[in-house]
Amino acid sequence: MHKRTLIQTAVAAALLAAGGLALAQDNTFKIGLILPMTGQQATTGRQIEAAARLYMAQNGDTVAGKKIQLIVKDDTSLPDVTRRLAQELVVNDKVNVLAGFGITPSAMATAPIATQSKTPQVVMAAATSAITEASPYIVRTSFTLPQVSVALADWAPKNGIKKVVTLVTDYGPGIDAEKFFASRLQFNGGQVTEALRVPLRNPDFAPFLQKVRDAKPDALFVFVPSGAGAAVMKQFLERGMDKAGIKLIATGDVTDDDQLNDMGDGALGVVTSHHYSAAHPSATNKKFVEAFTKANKNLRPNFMAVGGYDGMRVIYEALKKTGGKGDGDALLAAMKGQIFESPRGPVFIDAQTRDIVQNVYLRKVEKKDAQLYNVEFDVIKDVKDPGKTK
Ligand code: VNL
Repeated sequence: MHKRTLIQTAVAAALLAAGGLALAQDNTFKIGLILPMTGQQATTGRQIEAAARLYMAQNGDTVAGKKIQLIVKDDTSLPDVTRRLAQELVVNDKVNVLAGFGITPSAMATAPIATQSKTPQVVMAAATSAITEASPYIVRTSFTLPQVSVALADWAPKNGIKKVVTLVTDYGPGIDAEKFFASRLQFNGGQVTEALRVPLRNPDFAPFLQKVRDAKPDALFVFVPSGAGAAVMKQFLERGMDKAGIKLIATGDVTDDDQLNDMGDGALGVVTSHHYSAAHPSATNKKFVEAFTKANKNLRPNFMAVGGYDGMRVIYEALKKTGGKGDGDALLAAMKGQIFESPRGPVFIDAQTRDIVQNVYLRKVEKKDAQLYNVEFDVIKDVKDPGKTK
């Protein structure tokens, strides 16, 4: 206990000194972007890096007299690596902002460093509700699982779905999705008859799906993180779950735009709720999708890309507002309360919670121009994260 305190004090002192130096620095403004560029969550890193670079290409790399430098680091989605990289970025590179964070454990591992060094931490991907409460320096531009799961639990019972089995990845966002979906479904007169959890690392969905088939619910509700959706869809169809009369409903992480078009026609008709679809019919989104696709060899942007793009916007505008003179606290203050039109629709960074308030859409997989898309058919406007404890 005593030893731990000493180490923490030493780290805090080093971080404070580093923060002081950063202020005295030259004319660069450094953004340390920590992402999973390799390993199981690599698509998330690829999408966010591409979006951040697109934002810079479109908006220039000089803001308020400062030259923006983007330093990308690969944490391979291991939280111990994220923590070490964040510390190096703050102490050695003297970054002004930490950003990225593909999965919840990585965002959580960085929170104490953000707090101690007073560095804003812009979470562009991770989506467990509690993340923003882990440090007063965290601002989020992605979403939360409670935010999107509740909408589906309102839709389901109105559409003949009363008995549901849930299947989620066994960590923060999955547990949030399971909990908020179940309690809202129950409130609406439905029922979760069984709650199944699969491991985050190397999941095998087959044995779980067999259990679901035997239980024969009206629907299976699924959350898995971005990148794992195609495997779930494949095994769901291979086991003939749909033919057995079990509907698949999910958060939009499953019908991920990064993978959806390769899932095949078996995905047609799957209903999900989420905050972003590449098919969102706004002028802002059409421009975004066109520019992103063009800059990235036809890669379709997914919700991760939008979290990264909007995160850059929040950083750029904070830098503008502080005239390039602000420290971490000033930047943070300038991030709070930002309101803007995102490719996903209108968004707002709640100054109290530092979390994003946004529309949640109900969508159905449909074919448009011979491609599969999540086509929005209903919207719940300005949804706050229902998971906040205060
Ligand atoms: C998380 C949530 C990660 C949703 C995801 O994909 C996702 C997380 C990598 O909080 O870890 O789709």
